[in-house]
Amino acid sequence: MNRREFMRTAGGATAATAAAATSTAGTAAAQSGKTVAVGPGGNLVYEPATVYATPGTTITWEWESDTHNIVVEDQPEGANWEGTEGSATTVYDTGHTYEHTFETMGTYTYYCQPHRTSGMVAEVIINESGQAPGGGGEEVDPEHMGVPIQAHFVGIATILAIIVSMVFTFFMLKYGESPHASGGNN
Ligand SMILES: [Cu+2]
Repeated sequence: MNRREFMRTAGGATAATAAAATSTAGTAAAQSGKTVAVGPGGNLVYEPATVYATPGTTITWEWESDTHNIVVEDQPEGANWEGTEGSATTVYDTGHTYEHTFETMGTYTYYCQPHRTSGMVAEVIINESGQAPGGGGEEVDPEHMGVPIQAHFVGIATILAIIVSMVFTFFMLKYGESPHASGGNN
């Protein structure tokens, strides 16, 4: 392998690694569903209390204790989320599941009627990134996306530098034909 071939191969390996890093981020962003635990451990909470998701995401609530429901308090104009079926006093027990697909961007707040005064309130925020503002958004924000990939390049560059110097040393020791070593004009 001559020097040019080596450089080409090394460049290809770098590109392949970068592509792998990019596709990993894409896979994580492709998740289409999220889950909220209702009353986990008997605690009067929705966990997580704030869910960020992209339009079209289906969120599933899973009851982990009894006598909870979902009453929608506020939602974006044009949205038609109705919460759990029945009136505000209709409650559901452990094992119940409820899901809703959110299409309209904005903030949806909801509460559990029996436990509202105990603080069993939560929200769903539908936005373009499906992430907390400023806290990620890899799939839509190139600036944020650059950070992990740059970290990869630094690591790859370091490894390449080590390999190049090892290969160089190997050929120097084996053939000993460095123009510097011979000191002449040839
Ligand atoms: Cu409740």
